[in-house]
Amino acid sequence: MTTEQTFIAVKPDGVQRGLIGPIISRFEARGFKLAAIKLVTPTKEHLEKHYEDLSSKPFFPGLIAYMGSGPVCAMVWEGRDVVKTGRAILGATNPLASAPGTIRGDYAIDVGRNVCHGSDAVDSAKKEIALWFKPEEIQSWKSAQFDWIYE
Ligand code: YYY
Ligand code: MG
Repeated sequence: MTTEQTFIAVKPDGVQRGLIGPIISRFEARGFKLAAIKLVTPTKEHLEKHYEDLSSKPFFPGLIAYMGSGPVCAMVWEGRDVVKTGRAILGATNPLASAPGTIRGDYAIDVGRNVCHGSDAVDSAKKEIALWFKPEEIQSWKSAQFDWIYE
């Protein structure tokens, strides 16, 4: 049984545009399992930690302002290879380079309004989950669908 987890967030534009449901649906329909979810407006300090690797980029101040401009739907999703597959479900960072069928390729145009976040590696997923969730906010449960999804 796999326990790989990734941090997925619907960004403020995705929340405002009513895309929480469609984004959750894609992960659910693929067979991944939701382990944690909450709506939160992150502080500047929190976002500076979340995006610390990008602090020298010219778009950093705008990114922090945008991400803190309203509620974000923060989630932990679980399943085999969910980090890499979650990134594929999201699509490329720049939505115009994202294939139709991906979330960004279907719902976004501008890189600075790309509606969702997903961890880019197993290590960063662990860090991001620990930053956004307390351990007791993460559920450990067996989905009734498990044996119909994994051989
Ligand atoms: O992981 P991902 O979100 O796909 O891209 P990152 O390179 O980690 O950048 C984080 C975030 O920054 C991106 O989702 C949008 C924003 N951004 C931007 O506004 N302009 C860029 N040229 C690159 C990234
Ligand atoms: Mg990233």
